[in-house]
Amino acid sequence: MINEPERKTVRAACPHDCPDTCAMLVTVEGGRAVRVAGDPAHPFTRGTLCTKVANYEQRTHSPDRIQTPLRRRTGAKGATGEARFEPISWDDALDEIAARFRALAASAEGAETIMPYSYYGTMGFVQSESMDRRFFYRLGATILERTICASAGSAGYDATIGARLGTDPERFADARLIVLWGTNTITSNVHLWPFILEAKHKGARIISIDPRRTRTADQCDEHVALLPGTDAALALGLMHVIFAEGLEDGDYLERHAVGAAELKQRAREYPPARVAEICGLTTDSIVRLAREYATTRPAVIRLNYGMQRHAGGGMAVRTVACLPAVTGAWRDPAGGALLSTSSTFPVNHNALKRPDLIPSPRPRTLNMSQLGDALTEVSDPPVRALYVYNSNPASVAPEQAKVLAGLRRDDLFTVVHEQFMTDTCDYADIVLPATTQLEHFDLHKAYGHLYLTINERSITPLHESKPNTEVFRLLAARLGFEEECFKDSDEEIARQAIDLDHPALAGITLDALRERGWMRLNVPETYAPFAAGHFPTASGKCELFNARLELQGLPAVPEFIPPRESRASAPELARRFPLALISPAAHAFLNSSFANLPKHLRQEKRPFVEINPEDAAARRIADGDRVRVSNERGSCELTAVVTTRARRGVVVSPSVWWNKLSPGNTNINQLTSQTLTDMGGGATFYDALVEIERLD
Ligand SMILES: Nc1nc2c(c(=O)[nH]1)N[C@H]1C(S)=C(S)[C@@H](COP(=O)(O)OP(=O)(O)OC[C@H]3O[C@@H](n4cnc5c(=O)[nH]c(N)nc54)[C@H](O)[C@@H]3O)O[C@H]1N2
Ligand SMILES: Nc1nc2c(c(=O)[nH]1)N[C@H]1C(S)=C(S)[C@@H](COP(=O)(O)OP(=O)(O)OC[C@H]3O[C@@H](n4cnc5c(=O)[nH]c(N)nc54)[C@H](O)[C@@H]3O)O[C@H]1N2
Ligand code: SF4
Ligand SMILES: [Mo]
Repeated sequence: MINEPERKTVRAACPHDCPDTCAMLVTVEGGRAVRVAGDPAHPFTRGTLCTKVANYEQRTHSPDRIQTPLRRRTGAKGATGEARFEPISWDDALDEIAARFRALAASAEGAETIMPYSYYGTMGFVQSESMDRRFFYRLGATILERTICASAGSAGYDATIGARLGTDPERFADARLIVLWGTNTITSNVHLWPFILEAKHKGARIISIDPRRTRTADQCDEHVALLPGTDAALALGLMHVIFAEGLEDGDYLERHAVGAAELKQRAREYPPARVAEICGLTTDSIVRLAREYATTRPAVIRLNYGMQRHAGGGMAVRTVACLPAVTGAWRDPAGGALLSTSSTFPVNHNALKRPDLIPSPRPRTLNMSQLGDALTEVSDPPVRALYVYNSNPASVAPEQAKVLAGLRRDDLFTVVHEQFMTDTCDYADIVLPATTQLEHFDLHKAYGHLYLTINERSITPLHESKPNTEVFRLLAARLGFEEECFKDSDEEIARQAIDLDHPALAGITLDALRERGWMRLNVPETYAPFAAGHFPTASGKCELFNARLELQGLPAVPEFIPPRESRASAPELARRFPLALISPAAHAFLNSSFANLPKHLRQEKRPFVEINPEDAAARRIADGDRVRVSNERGSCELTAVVTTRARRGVVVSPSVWWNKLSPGNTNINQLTSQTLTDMGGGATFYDALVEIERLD
């Protein structure tokens, strides 16, 4: 046994699905993690962690961790069933899973009956997209389309820009105008905030475009509270004014864009008066915003994923992404737009995930945003086994009633690999204990800055927990998969991920990363990705016109695609369910992670819904009343918070609460739908009409 020093500091990375990917320093004493802190030397982390992760050692050492593999002994599946679990050994658990998988793969219906289900409970390359992909590809299982978060916005941004490249967030400090469009920065991207404050101190104006008055909007110079799902109309309205008043950058458009004439034509259809009507804004505010945006340099737009959780979400992001080309804002390092920096990171996906292991004919694909349908309706063949890791679908997936009906099936064999006994675990046949970030190794890129970050293991795995990679190695061995890649260690996997001959990675190796903790990509300080054009599109230009979209039945030139459920687009439905529900990220939770820990529950208090005083009065609802929120898909119980933070006609319920820690054992995803977005097959969480009534 190696003698561990009594006290040491270990370099780690925050694993969560958050643009900031903070560099952490973990203090370990006598084999126990006693403190985590942000690395003060890291230029984006700057020594702080958010409130969610600041006590991560408590998550790791929580008495509520799953400690051993478990098998469901008796009782129906689900929180309200009588499911009782008993501890079993890892060997028994893995033997049972391997036997089930082997039998399904050998059956007439084949291995497509097995469905993996994962998202980014951890974002590390190693623990989120390596051995797992290799294993399920080699098995010939159903291929999962991972769409629950960002695929609409990604597709929309790529349709205009070509890839997820954008303004370096560290340059925001030099901007003169910062538009926070569909992002609650202080809640979900807090390390960008100091750069915004620095710009503000230097005289910049900050504008929030968000249906809700968020804590971020409180700190902005202006808050544009548009109706949910109307962003493309607003962007086209801004372009209408910009073109009409000759404020566009004709030179930039001519050199670096295609389709300026067509876009100008389209923008003519969106005069401010029409846009004001669609968005629920004043004409004046649209004209002012257009003039300010077009005449201030540098001007940068921070888009995040809020606006793309709607039926027209892809087109909304595509349309907003046209703006910096129209005004030439891309010319400045502190101008342009930032949705995600992820494409800046060159990654060897083929080595990491080994898609060459996918058998032919290629197994079918199922969309994770339609898990309810996958488990209850898909029949060619039906899903007979589900393996969940890095995700908690019983809480986070849309149209929850259908998801839970599927998970409740007695003939579905469900494995859940988890750190905590989540809602999803209640439906499992086998539960496996997972390590937390302090107990395994990983390597992280980021989607909100330009640094690669290492995560060294701080402590040995607690209880009987195992990392994802280890479980798939053991299952691969049991299933007789002989390819060498199933023997790769976690370090070897990390090395393979960045083993690429690419200028952005020059000088960056795993060894150098292990020595320093994190390294900035080889991208200049004054990085201005499109100052001289060179968009990574087919034409090499910013594609204001994109003919490939027509093949998908979408307009080649940006156009407003209305929400599926809104008063304007579904008046019949709106008569019964008149309120537009959005359920954005809660401040103290990270999706459903942390939503079981005492500190975080104290901070969020209780599941609630914000409702405007006029809408509340019309329903005789007072602040603090218990209410039922319902629509055709389901209902849940919440506490009403009567506030002007919600504009009239819009209600807001920060998410995601655990069902079993909520009144009535259900959460807000009872109300959300499995309808997909216009592009990217994404989830439409914020596109839902509801009615609210007081409970006595
Ligand atoms: N504290 C905290 N941080 C998180 C998370 C969390 O749960 N909690 N989740 C993480 C994850 S997985 C993600 S994807 C990101 C999400 O971070 P963001 O992409 O910023 O996401 P959301 O909270 O979904 O939405 C951001 C804002 O968009 C607004 N919004 C909703 N609909 C619309 C619309 O139609 N138009 C416009 N303009 N605005 C709209 C919401 O009111 C919200 O304030 O955050 C990450 N960080
Ligand atoms: N109504 C509504 N629903 C939403 C959203 C919303 O805004 N509103 N947001 C959506 C978005 S943006 C997203 S990204 C999804 C996110 O949904 P999920 O991907 O399900 O994210 P979490 O809820 O954080 O659950 C992640 C789980 O992974 C586990 N985990 C963490 N690390 C590991 C590990 O190393 N191994 C294993 N095996 N498990 C691990 C954690 O304990 C946690 O329970 O939710 C979506 N659902
Ligand atoms: S959740 Fe985001 S802000 Fe919080 S510590 Fe992790 S990376 Fe940093
Ligand atoms: Mo997400």
